[in-house]
Amino acid sequence: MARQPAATTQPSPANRIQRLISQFSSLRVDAFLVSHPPNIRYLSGFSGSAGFLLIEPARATLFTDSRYTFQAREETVGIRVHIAKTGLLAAVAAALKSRSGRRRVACSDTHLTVAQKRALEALAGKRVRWVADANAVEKLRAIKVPSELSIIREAAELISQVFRDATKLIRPGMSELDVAAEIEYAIKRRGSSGASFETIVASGARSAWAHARPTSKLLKRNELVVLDHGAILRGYCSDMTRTVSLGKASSRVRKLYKAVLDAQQAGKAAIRPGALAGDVDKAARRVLRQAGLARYFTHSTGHGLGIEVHEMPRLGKGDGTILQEGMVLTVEPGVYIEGLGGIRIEDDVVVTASGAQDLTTATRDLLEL
Ligand SMILES: [Mn+2]
Repeated sequence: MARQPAATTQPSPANRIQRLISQFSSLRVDAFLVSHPPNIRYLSGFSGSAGFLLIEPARATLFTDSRYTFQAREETVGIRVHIAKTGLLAAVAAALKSRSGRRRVACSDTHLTVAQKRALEALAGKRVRWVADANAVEKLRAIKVPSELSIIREAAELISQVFRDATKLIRPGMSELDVAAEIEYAIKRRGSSGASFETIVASGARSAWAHARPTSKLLKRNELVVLDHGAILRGYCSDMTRTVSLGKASSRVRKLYKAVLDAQQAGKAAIRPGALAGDVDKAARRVLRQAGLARYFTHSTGHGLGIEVHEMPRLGKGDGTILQEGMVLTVEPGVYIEGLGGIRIEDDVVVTASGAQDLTTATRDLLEL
């Protein structure tokens, strides 16, 4: 009788392994070695930081170490748990070596280190042929099922509420680090297990650094402040950016803000099943180009979001990935002007049957605090 996974784990991965196995013939593999922890979590429910998941048509085996004995049993259903005594790679290789015949085994050329790959080759012997995994698990993860969507929707609402909280306490004289600390405290107090990435609070000229880390710099009147934050809820991430003005914004800042918001709207409007990821980027970029701001938009328009804060697909220039219903994406154009500062507006959206629906709900109006 199968045990129910603990309430704190992600939705049941019951048929995800079967879906991967059904691709073995087209991938031309006999087995699949999963090494990237988010992929292991997706397929098995196991959320520990050390492990390998070996998927074979007849069985799935999680190799981990004795720190995770109880957790692995609690979090997984229908998966053999092998607690390795003398090294994970040796245990994986020994299992592969014990099978008869020649075998093609998929592994990640992105996540496995050169040292791990060499060790596997040496330990598993010549009967195992290692082949690239074609990101098969990442591709499965890109399409969310309703139970995953409802968690991401909750994580998005949580960060929207954290932003509303933050707008009530931000004032000149606080440091960027003060604001970041308040945001991360609120994230946890609202039930998240933590921030999905290090919270970005960047003020004044520093807001032009698209990925600034918060510093002890004090917020001043008439500065822009970029807040980029996200929360992890039951293993799924949200990611939202808002830009606020301390005091009344200049007419130049208002104009820039409107251009970025229009670009974001255009990007969202380009999302629908069948559209290409690059089309979304093109639509957002066109608006900024028409406003004479193309050179200030220095990154891609967005990315997939789920167990990881950046996952497939990438909404970059010319990306040919076909968007599908159930994908969760960020749409986050921005402009970054040296000396003046930066403006970015980022929402999480889900691809629906006919377009895109916002998951993050905080206002996109320019707030003057
Ligand atoms: Mn993002």
